This record gives sequence, structure tokens and C-alpha cells, in this order.
Amino acid sequence: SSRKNTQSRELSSAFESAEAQWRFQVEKELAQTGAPSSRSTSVDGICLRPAYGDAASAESGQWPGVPPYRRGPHASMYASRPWTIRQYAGFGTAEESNAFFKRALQGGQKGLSVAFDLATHRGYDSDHPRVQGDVGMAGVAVDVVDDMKRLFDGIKLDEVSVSMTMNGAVLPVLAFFIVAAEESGVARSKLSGTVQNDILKEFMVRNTFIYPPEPSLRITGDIMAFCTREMPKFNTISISGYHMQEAGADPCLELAFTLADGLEYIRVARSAGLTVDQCAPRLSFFFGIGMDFYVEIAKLRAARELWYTLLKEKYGSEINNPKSYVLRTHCQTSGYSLTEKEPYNNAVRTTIEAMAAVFGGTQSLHTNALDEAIALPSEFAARLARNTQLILQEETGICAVADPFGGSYMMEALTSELMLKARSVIDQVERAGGMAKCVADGWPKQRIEDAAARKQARIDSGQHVIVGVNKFIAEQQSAQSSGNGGQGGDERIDVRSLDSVGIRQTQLDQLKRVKFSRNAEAAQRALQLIVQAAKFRNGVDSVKEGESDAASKNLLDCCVVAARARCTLGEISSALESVYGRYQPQVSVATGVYRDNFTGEEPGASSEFREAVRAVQTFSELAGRRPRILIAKVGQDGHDRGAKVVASGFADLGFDVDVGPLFQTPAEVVKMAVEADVHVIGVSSLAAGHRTLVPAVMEELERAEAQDILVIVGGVVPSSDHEFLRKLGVPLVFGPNTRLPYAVVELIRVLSERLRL
Ligand code: 2CP
Repeated sequence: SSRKNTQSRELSSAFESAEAQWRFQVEKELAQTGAPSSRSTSVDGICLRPAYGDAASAESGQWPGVPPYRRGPHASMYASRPWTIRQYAGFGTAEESNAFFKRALQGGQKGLSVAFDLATHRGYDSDHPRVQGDVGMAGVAVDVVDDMKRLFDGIKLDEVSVSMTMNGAVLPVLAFFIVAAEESGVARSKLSGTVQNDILKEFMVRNTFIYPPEPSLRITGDIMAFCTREMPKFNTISISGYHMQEAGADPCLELAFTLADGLEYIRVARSAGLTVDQCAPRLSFFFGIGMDFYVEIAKLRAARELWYTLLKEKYGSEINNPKSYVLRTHCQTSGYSLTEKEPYNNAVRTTIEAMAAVFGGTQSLHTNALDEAIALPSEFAARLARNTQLILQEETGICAVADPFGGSYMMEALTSELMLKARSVIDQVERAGGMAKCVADGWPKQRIEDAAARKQARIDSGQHVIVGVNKFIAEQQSAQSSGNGGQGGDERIDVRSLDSVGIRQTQLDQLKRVKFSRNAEAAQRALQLIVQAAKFRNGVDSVKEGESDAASKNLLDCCVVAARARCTLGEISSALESVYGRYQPQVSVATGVYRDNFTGEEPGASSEFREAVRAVQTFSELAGRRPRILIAKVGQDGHDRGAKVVASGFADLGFDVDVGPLFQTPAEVVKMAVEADVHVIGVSSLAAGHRTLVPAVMEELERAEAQDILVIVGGVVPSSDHEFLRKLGVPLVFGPNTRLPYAVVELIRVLSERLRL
């Protein structure tokens, strides 16, 4: 017992010092920000302190802002400074997005977050034939530095922090940002913000890569090195789990792969010549927050402690800056959790997810707009999404206390459990040689895709409840359509629609003007320098006389020169592509997972599965072969969770399924469909390209005299566009939340009628 006493004395003195450390930090933060040391509640005489802890127990005696940071990266958290309200936005031209940004900042938003269009992501100028349907659609179109200047016109870049979601074309975009700021009088050293620059998850789930993995990672390293040297207030990377969750990963898998990516990026930074203390404080993270409320809170708490532990174990001996250990994160509420049916329910879902992010201690937050499962956010929906955060910050008192769940038996146990589970996956990755190697091997992607098919089967069979979708379906809705995910309830909502042709024309005119007025020779020289630097860094070429300058050049340095010379994003990207090549991923489909998980207890659900299988069998007997479908992704939209899940489910229900590669042109899709002799092309569209790309597919079918091939569309298509597609000859449009057996039965019905079976 005396040993026990000594132990508890030791523990309690450890606790006292953690508490003292916390107190010291709190005072400092409050003084820095001028925030009060306690907040009064609505009850007279009751005040809230910035954090609460258990003085009796060393084990739960952890404090926010103190290692291992489970309870938060700062001691006083939101009591000193609330999280940054940072809504991801961008559409159409730079002018339109600029006006939107200014309205958002006036409306209470604190930081900016730019969505670029898919053409920009993939390194194409707006005039490239491959991006006809993508210009300005899912983000703003940026071709040259002047677009970037218009995007931030009148916005003080030394005051507002800017996040840029850019990975593939990260070099030209960051170069444009730096030069745009410089030309408007803001030095790069004053710029604060974040660039996503996380290429590993692109190869795993998000698909906006350009070059193969190896040179892509060297680009990542160059950016980290440049920003560390020149832009001390800029976060050099946003290591993203969000996209993994959107692609189907459960929170634990998301946590594990994200932190494993983080470890890989530290290695990348080290090979770019940085120390851990130079790179780690400016690493930032990004998590998705879904509807699993407690788990999502625990995930963020676990992420911080796990990151601290991993860094301590691996690099503890060389870390002197405590900030190196601290995981800071942005969060976004889950896009996947939004439903097209009864869209107002989405506002409720987003509020709950936002609260989980905040209770988990996020530094920055995007709340989704309620119409995002239907179209690009409307002005109204964007305001409501922003107000959700403002209400949490201003009306609820939530900001007054850091980590209010700290010390809860459930929350602490859940946090530890998640840490343990994620740790075992991270160890598996590290043993296998790290995340770059595992991504190349493909197993993390496979695990995420399996998880997505499993989840879909659980939703379709009713095991996983989504209100208004597979349970408590609005009356008139269920009578009218039971499964195709169409917008329902009695609420129709107005959606934002964009003039794709007009936006593209504006971009083309501006591109022409810039190319005409620039010094063509200087632009060529700048591009040449990029090619040389890329070759040297790629080990393709040795240093030749007179070119030694390029050998030592950081690629971002070269791109800044090119941006000033008005080289376009497409030109810079193809200069790099001429050395590195363009990456084309392999496509694979998980089979069996959907079927094996479709074991719903709901009798209706399993009979629906059987009905679909029977319909496919009958068709096969009558037609003399199984129905064959090509699932196609047209244009630069790389969102392929839906396409992959549909492919898995359709295969398990009896279809022959071909999956086209990503980024196909309409002509390539039709060629593949004809060669494979399919009955149906299923076009998946999630980035608003359907109004341009589907007509183009139909034209190509006509040209190939293959109009007997049926075209159906799935994805995010506003119901106002259904008629447009039907007129083109598309008989079926399936929205998000469509049950796959339902889609199969419908498709077989239409196909059989067509073939007069
Ligand atoms: C914060 N500060 C404090 C306190 N809290 N100081 C004293 N007491 C406190 N309690 C200080 C910080 O140390 C920092 O200063 C400054 O205030 C700003 O706070 P921050 O926490 O760094 O906030 P932030 O500037 O908003 O940065 C947050 C992140 C950053 C997470 C670090 O990386 C970020 O904003 N990420 C956003 C990423 C994003 O928007 N992604 C969009 C993806 P110092 O800097 O001096 O320390 S959209 C993806 C879509 C879906 C897609 O891909 O398709």
C-alpha cells in the first residue's frame, strides 16, 4: 500500500504540473487575445471557466494545450479565439467568386477557402478540348495570374487567411497566388493560409492528380521547402482524411490513413532538406465529420494524442519546438451524409456534425449547404450554412469551455479505443514501408472501396437508417417513387445553375488577350527553365554547361518566374508533363462485398434484392446474354465513389460490368461502349458537367451509329435538369441515395421494352 501511495503522490504531482502548465498557458492566451477569464451563463451567478479537469486523478488529469494534446491544441481554445469559419467556395469566373467571397466576409465568415474548377485541378487551360464541360462548374476557373488577381481583388491578403484546395496543379496555382499578392503590394512573407498539397490521398481517393506518384511527391517536397523558407505564416500542406471518409472509409480508417500520410510527408520534407522542427509546426490536417456523433468527437481527440505519440516515438530526440507535436485541423461536415430527398433535413444533419467538429476541438470549419446533394450551393443555402456556425459561436455558449466532453467515461474510453485501433493500422502501414508504398500497392484504396460497398448494402437493405430515405419516407414521395433518390417531400428548392458556355467564352477571351499582350520570349524562357529544373530533379538529365542554375532550382521558384511572365496554368502543367508524363490509374471493382452485406432484416429489402436478381436472370434468358453496362466517368470529375459502388452492386446483382477509366472524353466513352458491345452506358456526373457532357455522348453515339446503346445518368443532377436529359433520350436519371436493386429493376424494365423482350 505504501508503494501505491508513492505512486499516487507521483501521479498527482505530475498532474499538478500539467494543471500548472495549463493555467500558465491559459493566462497567456487570454492576455494575447484580450478574452475574459470566465463567461457568465444565462443563470445569474454561474460562470464558465475555459476548461475543467479532475484534480483527483492523474489519469484523467490532462488539460487542453498540454501534451499529449488529447483535449485540444490550445489551453483556452475557443474562449480566446473561436474556430475559423471557413466556407469552401468558388464557381464560374474570378469576378463572380470574388463578389461571393466579399459577401461571405461581410456576413461573418473569417477565412477564405477557394474551390477551383476541375480543369484547373487537372492542369488544363479553359480552352483545352478535354475540359469543355468542366470550366467554372465545380469551382472557379483560373488560367493565368490575372484571374487570381481578380479573385482576390479588394481583399486584404495580409489580413484574411486563404486556403486553396489544390493538389495536381499546385505549383502554378501557388505561384499565381504569390505573384497576385506581390503585384497588389503584399509580400509573400505576410501571406497566411493553407495549400492542400496532399497528393497521396489523390491517388487513393480524390483523383485530381496529374503526374505519377514519385515526381508528384517531389513537388510536394519542393512546396514545403519553399514555403518554409519564404512564407512562415503559411501551412504547407493540409493532410486530408475528409476525402477518404467521403469515399467510404469509416472514421477509424480515415484517422489511421491520414496520420500515416502525415508520417510520410515528414519523410518527404526531410528529403527536401527540412528538419522536423522546420516542417512539423506548419503541417495541418483535414477531417470529415459524419453523423456518428460521439465517434467523430473522439476521432479528433484521438488524432491529436496519436500524432503527439507517433512524433515523440519517431522524432522525439530531434524535436525542440513543442509546436512540432501539435496537430491542428480543419473539418468539413460530411457531403456524403446529405440526402437529395427532403433536403431541409440536411440543415439538421450539418448542425449536428458541426457540433461534433467543435466538441472535438477543430481549428477551422466548413459547414455544408443543404442543397449540396442536389447542385452547387445557392446563395440562400450558403448563408444558412455559414449562419449555422455563427449561431454556434454567438448564441450557445459552446465557445466558453474547451473540450467539454473531457473526463466523460464514455468519451475517454472511446478516444483510447479509436487510438488503439487506428494505431494498429498505422503500424501495419509503417511495417509495409510507409504510405507512399502502400498507396502504390493499392490496398488502402481497396479497403476504402470495400467499406463503401458495405455501407451501400447496409443502407439499401435498411440496416443503416437514413431518415426520409430508407425509413420515415414522406407520404407523397413513397407513393410516387420508392427508390430513385429523387428530390422529395413537398419542398422544392431553388438551385444555382451556371451558364457553362458563357463562362468558358469569358475565359477563352481573357486567355487570348493575355497571350497576345505578354512578352512571348520571356514566357518561353520561363517554361524552358521549368522543364530543365524538372529534368534535373527527376534525374533524367545531368547538368549541362550554362544550365547549372536550373539544377539547384526549387520548382516553385521557377513557377513564380513563369507566373510573372504570364505563362498559363496549362502551359506550366504541360512543361512539367513533358518530363513527368500524365498518370492514368488502373480501375478495379470490388465484387461480393455488396452481396455479402445485403442481409437486411427488413423483409421488403431482401425481397427487393431477390427481385432484382430475378429480373436480370429473366433478361439474360430472353436476350441470350447477361445485360452489360459501361460505367463511365466523363470529363475531369474524379468523384468515383458512386461509380465504383454502382459497379460493385450491379455486378453482384448479375450484370456484366465494364468500368471506364477516369477522365474520358465523350468520344472515348462511346468507342469503349461499342467495342465492349454494352447495352447501356451509365454516365456518372457529380460536378455539374451533365448539361454539356451528356449531349456530347449522345452526339458521339449518333456519329458511331450506335444509338441502340441506352444512356442513363447517375449522380448529382438537379430535378430541373431531368426533363432536359429525358428530351435528349436519357430515360432514367438516378440521384444520390438510389437503392441499387431498385435501379437494376428499373433499368431492366426499360431495356426489355427497348429490345422488345
Ligand atoms: C488559435 N490561435 C490562438 C488560439 N487559437 N492563439 C491563442 N489562443 C487560442 N486559443 C492562433 C493560432 O495559433 C494561429 O496563430 C491563429 O490564431 C489562427 O488560428 P489557427 O488555429 O491556425 O486557424 P486557421 O488560421 O484558420 O488555420 C487552421 C488550419 C489551417 C487547420 C491550421 O490549415 C486551415 O485553415 N485549413 C483549412 C483547410 C481548408 O479550408 N480546406 C478546404 C478543403 P499562428 O499561426 O501564429 O500560430 S475543401 C475540400 C473539398 C471538399 C474538396 O477537396 O473537394
